[in-house]
Amino acid sequence: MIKVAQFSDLHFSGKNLDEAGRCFGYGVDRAIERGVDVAVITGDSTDHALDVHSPAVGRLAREVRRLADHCPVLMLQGTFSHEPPGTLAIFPLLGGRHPVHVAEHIGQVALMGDGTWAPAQGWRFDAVPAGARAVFTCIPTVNKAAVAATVGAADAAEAVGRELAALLSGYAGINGAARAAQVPTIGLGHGTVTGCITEHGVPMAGFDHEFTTTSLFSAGAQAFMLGHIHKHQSWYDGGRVVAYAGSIGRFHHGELDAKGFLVWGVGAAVARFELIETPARRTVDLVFDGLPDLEEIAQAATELGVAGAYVRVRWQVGEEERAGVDREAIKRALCDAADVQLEGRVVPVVRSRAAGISRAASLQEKVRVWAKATGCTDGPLIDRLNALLDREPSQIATEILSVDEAGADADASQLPSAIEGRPLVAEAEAQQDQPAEVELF
Ligand SMILES: [Mn+2]
Repeated sequence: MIKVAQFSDLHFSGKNLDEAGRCFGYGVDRAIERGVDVAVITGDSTDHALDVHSPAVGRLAREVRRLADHCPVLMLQGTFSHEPPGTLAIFPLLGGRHPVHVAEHIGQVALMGDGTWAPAQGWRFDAVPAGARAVFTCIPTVNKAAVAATVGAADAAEAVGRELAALLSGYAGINGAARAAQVPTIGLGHGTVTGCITEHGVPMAGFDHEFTTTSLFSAGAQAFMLGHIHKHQSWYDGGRVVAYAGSIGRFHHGELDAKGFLVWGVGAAVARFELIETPARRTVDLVFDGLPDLEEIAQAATELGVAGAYVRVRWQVGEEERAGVDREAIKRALCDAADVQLEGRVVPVVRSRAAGISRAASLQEKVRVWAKATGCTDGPLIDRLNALLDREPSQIATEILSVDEAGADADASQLPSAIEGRPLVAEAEAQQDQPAEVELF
């Protein structure tokens, strides 16, 4: 049985320095305490291309060196945008007590009894190297551009999965031979397993992913240690285990699961792991359907204890309400938080089409269709429309004025009926306006 510490997705960068440094540093301490025999980092050691003089490079190198002073280390190439090819080349130069091996290409490497790394000459060993303590099968990030150059861009993603499945099953023979020779076999990969769940709870469906659990198990490795997906998860098949360690820290809002690294025990015919949690930062999400409620935010600040946490406040408002959000007041209410991220979404005003309005024969009919589509009462509108069509402006004005006069006499409770009030208008017409009308005509 060999004891392996698997770290993954460290994402060292200026922005992540605090989180990655604290969590990886903690992980290295625990791995050394537990006396692991070998340590692997399954990709994305860095978050993006970093300058050599950046503090993140110094911190990552120090931690890898601490590991290498304790045991042999293997680093796998991760996603190119996170870890540009060549990034890992400096780590074997650190000069710890044990060697650091970098796996940038598909292939096998044996950890020898004397703690050295012995890479296979081709894509696999022809025979199990004598004196091997464990055999590693390395599947770093596959260059889809290289595959696209051969099969065309449209088919590249699916072709990668097909080719990797064929490749992985090609390791079954040599891994079987290692097992028969009582040598533990370990697969290392960086990519997506079809059907896995992301750190945000999204299932990765489809056929354009690198791996399937079937293709991974077909390699015949006792343990398959994966990087790329930041949520820890695992699969089992007759004593073989495939697992994502998950990211070392909590780098994004909305990642609810525990963060950590895995300590594996791998024998020729057995594999198991334990998740060791890292002190990843706490994130708090406050979500509002409408305007963010300052009182609720203040209450959450006390009840949830936002001190030191990374808080995200999300809201969704209509265009007319957007000015009502006081960002500074929100920040003041959350002043104890380590970081506050404000994400407001403005919903544009949407005007619904009144279906069939163009086919309505009369203006009255159009008003009815519009009122139905917008949920308005059509009656008073039709009355006013009829008034516009049938009466002279002066007549309408006089009516409105007479209603106002009547309204002024009446008390406030009578006002609504005065406005709607046909009787009032009719009365006014009869009593006062008839002569004026006659004169006008
Ligand atoms: Mn990653």
